[in-house]
Amino acid sequence: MDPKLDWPQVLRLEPRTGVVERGGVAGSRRLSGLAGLFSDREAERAAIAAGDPVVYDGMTAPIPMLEGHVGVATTRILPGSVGSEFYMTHGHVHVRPEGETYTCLSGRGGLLLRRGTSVVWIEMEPHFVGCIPPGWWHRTYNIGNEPFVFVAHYPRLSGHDYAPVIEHGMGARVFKSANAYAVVPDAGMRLDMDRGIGRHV
Ligand code: M6P
Ligand code: ZN
Repeated sequence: MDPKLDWPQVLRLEPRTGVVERGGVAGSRRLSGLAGLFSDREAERAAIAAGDPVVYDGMTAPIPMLEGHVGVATTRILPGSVGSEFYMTHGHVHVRPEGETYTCLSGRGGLLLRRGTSVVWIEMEPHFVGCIPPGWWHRTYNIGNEPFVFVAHYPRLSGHDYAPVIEHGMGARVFKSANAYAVVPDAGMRLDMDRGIGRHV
C-alpha cells in the first residue's frame, strides 16, 4: 500500500464554514438537485427559476477509500426555506449496513431519521452528536437563521443510496411555525421527538 494512505493525519475544521483546512474535496447542492423533495412544488419551481440557490455545501476530507478507514465530511446548510419547509439535505441510507455520527459545529439544526414507520427527530446545536445506527435513513435540516454546520464521521466505504428517500420520503417534514419549527409526520408514521432517547433503554 502507498504509505501515504496509511499514515496518521490531523484535520482542522472551521466551525462557521465547514472548511477542512488540510484540504479535501468541496461540493455543493443547488435546489434543482433536490427537485421534487419539498412539499410545496410551486415554491420549489419558482425558486429554481429565480436563480436556483445553493441549499448546502461541504467538504470531504482526504481519507482513503479503503476498508476500515473512517471518513470525515462537513456539511453547511444555509438558512432558508422552500415555502415554509426548512432547507434540508437530500437524505440517504448507506449501501452497507454501517452507522455514522453527526456532530454540530455551529448553528441550529436537526437530524431526522427513519426506519420503517418510525421517525426520530434529534435537535442539533453545538456540542451535540447525533448517532445514526445502521439501516436508518437520515436527513438534516437548518432550523435557524444562520448556517447550520456539522461534521460526519462514517466508514469510508459505507456508500450513499438516495433511491429510498426519493421513492418513499423521510416520513416527516420540518416547517417554520409560531414555535420556531414543527416536525410533521406523514400519515401512519410514529414520531419520537425525545432527542432519540428513551424508547429502547
Ligand atoms: C454528511 C454525510 C455525507 C453526505 C452529506 C449530505 O456530510 O452524511 O456523506 O453526503 O451529509 O447529505 P446527502 O448525501 O443526503 O445530500
Ligand atoms: Zn450517511
